[in-house]
Amino acid sequence: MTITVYDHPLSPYAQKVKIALAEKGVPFEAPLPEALGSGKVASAFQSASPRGEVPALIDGDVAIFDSTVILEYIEDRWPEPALLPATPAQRARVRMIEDVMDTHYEAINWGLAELVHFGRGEGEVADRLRQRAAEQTRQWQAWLTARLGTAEWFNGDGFGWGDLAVIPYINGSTGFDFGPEPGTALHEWQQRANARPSVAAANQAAASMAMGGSEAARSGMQAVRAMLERGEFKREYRDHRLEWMIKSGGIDVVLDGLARNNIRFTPEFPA
Ligand SMILES: N[C@@H](CCC(=O)N[C@@H](CS)C(=O)NCC(=O)O)C(=O)O
Repeated sequence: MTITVYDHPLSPYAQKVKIALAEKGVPFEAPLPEALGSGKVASAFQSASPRGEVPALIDGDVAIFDSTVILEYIEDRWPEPALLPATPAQRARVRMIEDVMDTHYEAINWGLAELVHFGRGEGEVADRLRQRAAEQTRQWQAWLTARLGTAEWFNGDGFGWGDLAVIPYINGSTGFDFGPEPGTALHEWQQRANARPSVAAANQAAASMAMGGSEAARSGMQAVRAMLERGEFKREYRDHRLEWMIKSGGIDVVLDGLARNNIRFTPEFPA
């Protein structure tokens, strides 16, 4: 039976799941759900992912949303090779790193995408947000560097959960010119991680979709911006992202998005 991962190649959360499946040697298909970002979702995707988010995983009649829950399922369902380290303490350490990346770190890249790709904020507000993002990224990369210490991998002896949970976000920072400095331990780790075939495959899918790259991507982006202006495409300001926007000085971006009806929050789930 084919495993389906509802995907968007630029989603770091979806990348985590695709890297894990590739590391386990589990074949999967990765369709892009229709109407992602519209706030309305087609029914097969919606029943798998009531928050209207990628990734969602379908394994026969099992449907799971949330990348962390999906990773837990993958580890239980295909235990070999193990992606979590062996001891309770090491596993907790890796899970804490994943939690930080999925919440505090992701919010910074997401905020930068709001500015760069979705045209939010102007002048002073945009300058302030960009500067806060640069400072915060430096601080979190210092935190990560301390977690890595002299080890080759965040996971311990080999590449694993601790690494696949970090690499999509560090590559995201590089995409905004906030990546680790060459010559640093974090940069060397980034290069090692990007050399894994599982990571390279996810990167390739992201590159072929990258905004601002090809002419097609540029005109696709213009179409998305036009839909955003009309309130047909809504960006999800959930949890840590909303916190980031407000604490970093972008409350006017939120108010403007609410007035223009082109941001959304978590819907209540259907019964
Ligand atoms: N906590 C979720 C977060 C997933 C998430 O936020 N996905 C984003 C893409 S990076 C999404 O699908 N957003 C839909 C939208 O903005 O409408 C996870 O770990 O899977």
